[in-house]
Amino acid sequence: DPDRSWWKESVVYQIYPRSFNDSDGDGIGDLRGITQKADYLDELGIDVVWLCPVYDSPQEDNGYDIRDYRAIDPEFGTMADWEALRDALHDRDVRLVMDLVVNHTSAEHEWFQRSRREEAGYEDYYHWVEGSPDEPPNNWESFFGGSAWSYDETRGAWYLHLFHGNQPDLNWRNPRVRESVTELIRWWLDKDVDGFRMDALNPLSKPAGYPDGDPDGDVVGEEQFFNGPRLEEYLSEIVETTSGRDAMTVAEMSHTDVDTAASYLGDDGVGLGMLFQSAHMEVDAGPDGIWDPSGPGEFDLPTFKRVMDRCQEGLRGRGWNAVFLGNHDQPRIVSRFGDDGEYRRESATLLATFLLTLSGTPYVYQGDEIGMTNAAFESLDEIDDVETIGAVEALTRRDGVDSFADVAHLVNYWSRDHARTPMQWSDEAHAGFTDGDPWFPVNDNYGEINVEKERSREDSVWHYYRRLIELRHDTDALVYGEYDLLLPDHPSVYAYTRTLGGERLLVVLNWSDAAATFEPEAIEPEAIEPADVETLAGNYDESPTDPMSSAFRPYEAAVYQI
Ligand code: ISL
Repeated sequence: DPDRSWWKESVVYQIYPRSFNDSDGDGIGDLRGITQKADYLDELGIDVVWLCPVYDSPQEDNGYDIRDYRAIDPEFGTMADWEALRDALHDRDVRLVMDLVVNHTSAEHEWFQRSRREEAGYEDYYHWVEGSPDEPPNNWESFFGGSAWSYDETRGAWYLHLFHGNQPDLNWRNPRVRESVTELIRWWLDKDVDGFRMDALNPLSKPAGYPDGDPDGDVVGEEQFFNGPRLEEYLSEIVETTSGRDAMTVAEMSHTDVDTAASYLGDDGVGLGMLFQSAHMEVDAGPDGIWDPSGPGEFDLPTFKRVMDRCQEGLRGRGWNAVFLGNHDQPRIVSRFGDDGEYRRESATLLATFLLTLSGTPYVYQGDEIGMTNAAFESLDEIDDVETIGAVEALTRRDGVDSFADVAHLVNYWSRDHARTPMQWSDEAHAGFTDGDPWFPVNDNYGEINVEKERSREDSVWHYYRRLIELRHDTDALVYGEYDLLLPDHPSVYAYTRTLGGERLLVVLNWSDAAATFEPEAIEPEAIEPADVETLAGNYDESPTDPMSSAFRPYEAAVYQI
């Protein structure tokens, strides 16, 4: 069947190498550390590892600022270590997907160094605009706060950086830039990688003349540089380079509506395999985006369902989904969407049920399989994340913030550092992450929440993830079945069916800390026959055997065959 493919049937596990496992005691997670955990990954049952950037980098944005695409950063090890990791994964039938960051490079990349000196052939590798050093070329803002332009004294011109000042944007209008990217994609494919997660693809194409953006936009300029005039052409070139290589492609494309997303996906579109949309990452933002001082907003379940549905229903027959709830840029999922106190186990397993039974390839972020939680930050000195630091600086300039207390609610809600605390392996010093001093402090709760403890208990979050991953592998309807939402307006029950041919599954999630019932009329006209219901999974000892006439307990989740 041409519609089937290995990456649709896979569960992906995302590794943030810096925080995963340190093998040499320097406090920074590394490639050998990951290889040491290859059996761990295999036992969890995942199929693909997406490895966040491990390339040579000054690490100002933890590797998303690449200095050399063909070298491994010494902090993470050597190319031989990378090859050993690849082989250890492949030996276990786990595939390896690399992060491809080609919207920008590090300012220390040789291309930028040559470009700022206007060396022949490199003049137009980046977006340069001449003009007075007092006045940036337009009003675009960086995602990390402040103007998206910096003035370079060496060249005497402005350069564009949608992210940090040390992350200049590549000029994709220049065919030599695109050739360079094509070459490096081929180079990694020849090293036997199984695909790419492609960072920040939607802003690749900047409109000629760099027109001003709407000054009231969340990020000023976004309507100019997101999904820009030549984006489809650039994406096609990337797809062309990866095609015929059995590679998985997943593009990160925030701010892309479902119709635009569909146009980039599959054989009827540009041909990308799947893409990460981010609308559901903003349901709890303030009115003016995530760093709005009045935020964060409330998490409202019916709104969340509507937003999820835009991709779940909206891509039906038009493209394959990439399903995620958390990653290295987001708060911890149990703290954000569940309850990291009394119902931590129940809500973490409810979220696992959700993630692993939706339509699309699920992405599990490291640590979520043991229900890791947010940290608590008490001052800006505890923050490492460039986005948080930039956002607080912008708030200070604009909104007159003058103490941490004014922004503590935002930082403690949104900081990307929550997801970057080291992986909690055991109750030993530094959670068994390192023998040295960790680059970022381990969450205080590691004695309570760690892999060793989770694995020793059958009713743990970890074992639940393992079982649900196995269920997904064994159940075609969970992969290829049609998704239909039930009860769109129910304030606390999230329920849906997955149907493939004659097989039908029902997923019921009580997304609250109070008991709730699932009303059967929702599934008319075909009423469910209690006698035919079989429970496939549940996060309490015994799930209700008749979903229609039972109360679901706090954060109870169950999967039925009906
Ligand atoms: O648009 C956004 C902010 O409103 C983001 O979703 C943006 O697309 C996202 O931050 C891109 O993230 C990726 O690229 C960044 C890096 O810092 C992140 O860690 C990475 O996931 C720059 O390379």
